[in-house]
Amino acid sequence: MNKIQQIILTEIHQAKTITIFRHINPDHDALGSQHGLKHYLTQRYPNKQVYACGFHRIVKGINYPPSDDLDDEVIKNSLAIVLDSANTGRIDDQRYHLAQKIIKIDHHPNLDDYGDVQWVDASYASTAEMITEILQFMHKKPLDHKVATYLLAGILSDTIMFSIANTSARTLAKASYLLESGVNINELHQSLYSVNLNDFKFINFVQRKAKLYHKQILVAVINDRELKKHNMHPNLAKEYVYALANIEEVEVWGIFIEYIDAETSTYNGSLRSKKVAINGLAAQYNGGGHPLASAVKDVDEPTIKQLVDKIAVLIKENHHVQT
Ligand SMILES: [Mn+2]
Repeated sequence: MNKIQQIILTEIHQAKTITIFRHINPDHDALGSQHGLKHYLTQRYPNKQVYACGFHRIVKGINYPPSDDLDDEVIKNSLAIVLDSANTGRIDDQRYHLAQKIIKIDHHPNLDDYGDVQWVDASYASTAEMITEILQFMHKKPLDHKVATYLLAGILSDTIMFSIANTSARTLAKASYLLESGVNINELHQSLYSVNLNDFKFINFVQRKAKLYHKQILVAVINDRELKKHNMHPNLAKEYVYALANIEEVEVWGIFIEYIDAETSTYNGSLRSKKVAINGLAAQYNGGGHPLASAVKDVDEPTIKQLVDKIAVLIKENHHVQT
């Protein structure tokens, strides 16, 4: 156990009220680590008040419990643990800053030093992996089945089933510990990754719409009319960037989704890369993220073309991820 982990355990032990935050538009890593930690702490410390904050969002695969509705007073008297959120703007429920003390736990590159205590380490493949480590120190025996399921969902989805480069021996050791709780990995995988026929048709459409640029960049630009035709919500549509993955010749791929607000059209994009770091470039387009998985926001079609050309330059200069 390192010094920061020791401090986090002490803070948790001492706090009477704990509020757990995560980022907006939560994914399985955000929700799995949030509710895994909440569920564990609630059982372990029946006398503490432990709350999950942020707007509840339904995600495919697991029915996480709804968030707690809190007064400012409760947050003011709490220890806030903020999970999986690199910068303050992404934290769901900006009242986190009211808390007595803030602990930041995250595996993204550190953008904002907003925590009084910070455990930020981009060598972890997910926040759920970090939370599992913390719980392992507190609890040597197998965890509660539900806690283990939530955390494993976070690990599986952020590593895309143990397939991305950040997956380490440590990741698998954490997964091994979670599997001791009897989680059915096959059932979990199916609930996370199986698609329905509507999804299948949309995936098919995204693949047909994708165009190859500079021989190595594959991009699908999906407009509002096409989304509606496929019964696809724009927030969900960007997840289908994976439909363009795993093509030998392609170095960088992306999906751009049109949002229409008061008749103004704008595109948000999700970009993925095999080895060239793209988060620096994405930051120039109102976005950012991981070196190999980034997002951009509020771009129009000519800007997408310009972005693609800049990606081509990056590939040419061979800007490999340095980890
Ligand atoms: Mn994450």
